[in-house]
Amino acid sequence: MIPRRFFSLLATLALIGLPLLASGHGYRLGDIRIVHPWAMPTARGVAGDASGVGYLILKNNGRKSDRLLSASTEIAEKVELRAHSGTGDTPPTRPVESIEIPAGGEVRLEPGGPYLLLLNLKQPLEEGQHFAVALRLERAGKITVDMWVQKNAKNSIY
Ligand SMILES: [Cu+2]
Repeated sequence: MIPRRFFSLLATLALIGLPLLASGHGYRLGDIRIVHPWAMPTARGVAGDASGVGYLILKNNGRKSDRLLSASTEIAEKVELRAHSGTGDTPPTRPVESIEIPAGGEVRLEPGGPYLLLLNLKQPLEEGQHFAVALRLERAGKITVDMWVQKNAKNSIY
C-alpha cells in the first residue's frame, strides 16, 4: 500500500512544477531546439485586427546553419519575420526573408531583437492564453509550437 502522504507530496510537486514548465516549454526538431515561444498581450481595448509580436529562441546543435523561413497561425492573417536594420538606439525594423540560426549557435527572437509580427489578429491576445504557431525551417523542416501570451517572459526565463 502506498501511504497517503506520498500522494500529497505528488500534488505539491505538481503545483510547484507546473509554473516552471509553463515558463520554459521547448521543442526539438532535428538539430534545432525551440525554446519558450511567447507573445506579448495586446493592449486593452484594442480592436481584434491589431498586430501582435511573438518571440522564441532557436538553438542549433548542428554543424550546418539553418534558417527560419516562415511562421503562420490561425489567429493572425499573416506572420512576418522582422529584424532591425542599421544601428542606433531604436533602429527601424523591416520584414526579412528569413532568420539565420548559425551552426552551433542560436538566434534570440526577443524584445529589442528580431521577432514575429502577427498581422491582423482575429482576437486580442490576453495573458494566460496560448495558441499554435507553425514554423518552417529550411533544413530541419516544419513544426507546430504552442505560443504563450505573457507580459514579459524575457526577464523570467532567458
Ligand atoms: Cu515556455
